[in-house]
Amino acid sequence: MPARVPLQPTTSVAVVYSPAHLRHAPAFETNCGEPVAMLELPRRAEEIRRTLAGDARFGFVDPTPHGEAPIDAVHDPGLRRFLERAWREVIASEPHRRQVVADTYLNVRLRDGMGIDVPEPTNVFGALGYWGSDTATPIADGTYEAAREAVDVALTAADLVAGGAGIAYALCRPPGHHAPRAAFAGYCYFNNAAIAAQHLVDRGSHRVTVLDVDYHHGNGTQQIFYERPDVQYVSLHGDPRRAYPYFAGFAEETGTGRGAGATVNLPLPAGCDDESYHAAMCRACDEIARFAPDVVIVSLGVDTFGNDPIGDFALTRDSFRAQGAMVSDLGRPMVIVQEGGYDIEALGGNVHTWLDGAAAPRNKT
Ligand code: SP5
Ligand code: ZN
Repeated sequence: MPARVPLQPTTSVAVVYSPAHLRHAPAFETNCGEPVAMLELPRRAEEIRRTLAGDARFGFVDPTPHGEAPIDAVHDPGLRRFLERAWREVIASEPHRRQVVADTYLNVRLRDGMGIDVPEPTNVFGALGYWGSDTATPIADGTYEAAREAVDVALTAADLVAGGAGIAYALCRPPGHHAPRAAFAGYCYFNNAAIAAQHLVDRGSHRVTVLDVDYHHGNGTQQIFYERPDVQYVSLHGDPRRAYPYFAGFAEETGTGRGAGATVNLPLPAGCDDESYHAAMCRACDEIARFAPDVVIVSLGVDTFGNDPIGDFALTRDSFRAQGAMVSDLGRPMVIVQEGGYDIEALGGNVHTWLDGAAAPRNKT
């Protein structure tokens, strides 16, 4: 076993961060019909920022604006246009509103045998159910601006790695991995990691892996690259038979067409501990090594932590160091993109530990 030594003073990790995320702050989400305090809070990113800022080995970088083209390369431009105008139209109609979610969604079975190619409703409240997919993902003042900036945070980290950095961390908020080509979902509006992956392909990477270690399956990332032979998607997550997003992430889903075999799902049972998770990570890393990507993008969620209020895994903080080290041992440049993690008190330390494991020099004996 390679021994781990602490991160050396000479090793630095760029952290891309923007305060624009603070503008996205809905007060509550609806959990199975009951309003509950929003778990995906501004304080999440601030706790991560504060913890990393306390360690001189992390250097902060502002995002650079990349415009709309990288988003439109991955998402239906209609989704971006909807998110851009939605809040303005809501308050024009109901000025006292603080946030909004749909009350009617396009369930595909409502249209069995008729196709789902229906027109986008002209009414914003109807359109929310056309582009949205769940009641945990409200839109409020600043949501679009924060989501746009999170994309630039991820793209800037990708640029650093394309320019030769071995590792860069994108402190994205809101997260992204639940957003497929044409929907927002699961606290996510634009798929930061998928947009970064496509950007790296467009900048010359031949093969890119997205490794998703968030507790939840990244249904959005899977959907975006499901037919792609050049972007591998590998995910460890709570089995969708019991866990959000419920309708994707099954082991039998392995990609289609030219992308057949380039999607790898490792659904895991409730209570999954460090040892079981490590075994699944070994499988994931074997699959990645076989794919031989030019770069690995990690969708980093620490909602696998034992005390997380949403996840049902039992991972310890030490397992996050091991995860980072295993990915680092693949020997590929890494772009780490922040996704979930909702135990606010532990969040900064969990992310810091993961990055420390990833950035520590290998001391192979
Ligand atoms: C990025 C990310 O981690 N998104 C997670 C979105 C999870 N949204 C739904 C959470 C609902 C959890 N509990 C449902 C229990 C119902 N009684
Ligand atoms: Zn999650």
